This record gives sequence, C-alpha cells and structure tokens, in this order.
Amino acid sequence: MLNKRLEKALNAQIRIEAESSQVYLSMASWAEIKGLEGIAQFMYKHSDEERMHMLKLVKFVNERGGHAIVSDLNAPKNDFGDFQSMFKELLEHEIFVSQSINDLVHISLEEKDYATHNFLQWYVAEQIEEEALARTILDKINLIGNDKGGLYLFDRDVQQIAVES
Ligand code: OFO
Repeated sequence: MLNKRLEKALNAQIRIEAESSQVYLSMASWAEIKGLEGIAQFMYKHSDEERMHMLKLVKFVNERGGHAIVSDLNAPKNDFGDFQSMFKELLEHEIFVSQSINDLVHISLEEKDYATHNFLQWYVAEQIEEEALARTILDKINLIGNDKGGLYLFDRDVQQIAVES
C-alpha cells in the first residue's frame, strides 16, 4: 500500500509526464508547419512515449492502492524560435524530469517503500537514455552549423532515430 506522501509525489510525476507529452506534441506541431518532417515525426513519437510513461505511473499508483489523479496541465509554448533552440529545450526538459525522478527515488527510500523504489528504476534508466539521445542530437546540430544541406540530412537522421527507437 502506498503511503500518502509517496502517492502525492507519484501523482506530481504523473502530471509532469503528461505535461512532457504536451510539450513534445507542441514541438511536433511547430516542426511540422516549418516543413521539418523528420523532426516532427521524432517529436510526435516522443510525445507518445511520455504518455506511455504517464500511463505506467497511473497503473502503478492504482495497483498499489492509491488513486492516480488526472489533473489540469500547464499549456506548453507553441513557438520554439528555431530547431536548435528547440532541441536545447528538449535536453533541459529531460534534465528537469531526471531531477524529479531522482527526488521520487529519494522519497521512496525515506519511506522504505522498496516496491516503488524498484518500479522507479525503469524511469532512472529511461532518463539516462533520453538525456544521452538529446545530447547526441545537440552534437549533430553543432556539427552542421548553418549548412542547409546539413539540415536536410539532420532532419532525415532524426526521422530515422524515431523509426528505430
Ligand atoms: Fe522524457 O521523460 Fe518521461 O520519464
């Protein structure tokens, strides 16, 4: 059975995952209208993944005798300036999510809830991957600079990552 402190913290994480899904959906839509097809596809996929992260938490909270709450969300912005800044924001957002997962892990240990601690390890591993992927993409962006041909190839590369992951 989840204690109230952990239930509240897990519900806060449910909200963060839902907001992450909205942030990436907004990035996908922005990229799509800019003609950045590959980047849009990558972001749509990322948005779906965040929803899956949220659902996994919802199921877990309810299975453990808590009540997963579907709350209102902050609206994401809908203009990202340029794709370079957008990917920087993606990395910053993932770092923020990792911090929040770390805090949750900390609470689960303080509350001696080892089932939740074990469940959260999946998120810890996922965050390592997501941060690493965002950093790899930013490295590619730095390599292409302002080269238009490079952007075309980058867009295709990112699409490929979306298809393969
Ligand atoms: Fe990309 O963050 Fe979920 O967990």
